[in-house]
Amino acid sequence: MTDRTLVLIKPDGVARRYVGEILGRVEKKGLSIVALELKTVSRELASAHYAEHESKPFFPDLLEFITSGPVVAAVLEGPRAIAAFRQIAGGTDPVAKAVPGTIRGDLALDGQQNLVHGSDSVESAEREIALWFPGLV
Ligand code: RTP
Ligand code: MG
Repeated sequence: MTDRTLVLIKPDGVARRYVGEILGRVEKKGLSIVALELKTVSRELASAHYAEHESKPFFPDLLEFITSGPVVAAVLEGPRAIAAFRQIAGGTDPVAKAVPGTIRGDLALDGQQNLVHGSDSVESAEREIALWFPGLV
């Protein structure tokens, strides 16, 4: 089953110069990049992207972080792309959840500044791809 997922390299990943490292891991896994853009994120886009977390205590901090510098947004395609990217990303907390060998497990320490986002379901992926790449068919 081929699917598509929306991936972000968050501002910490761009600032730490891990764009090549992270896209390299994506390509080595076998996923295809079908859209790619360096983008400064408005508060509107950030709020829409993370709407599911609007009521959480960390939401204001999360918005500050995601809008703090450019991100790389990508659409990846391949067999089970949604699950495959979340597998190589590792769990949300880079120490307590992500294991060595994953992007977060190898390269991150902080529970918020955890380098990458990947859609968590087919529904999220469709919503997020429409939000970030409205022209993509
Ligand atoms: P993402 O949405 O960014 O791919 O990450 P995720 O699915 O692994 O985690 P999620 O629960 O959706 O959380 C979204 C992002 O919010 C930040 N966060 N901070 N301070 C906190 O307790 C906390 N919890 C989550 C992280 O940047 C997380 O990736
Ligand atoms: Mg999430």
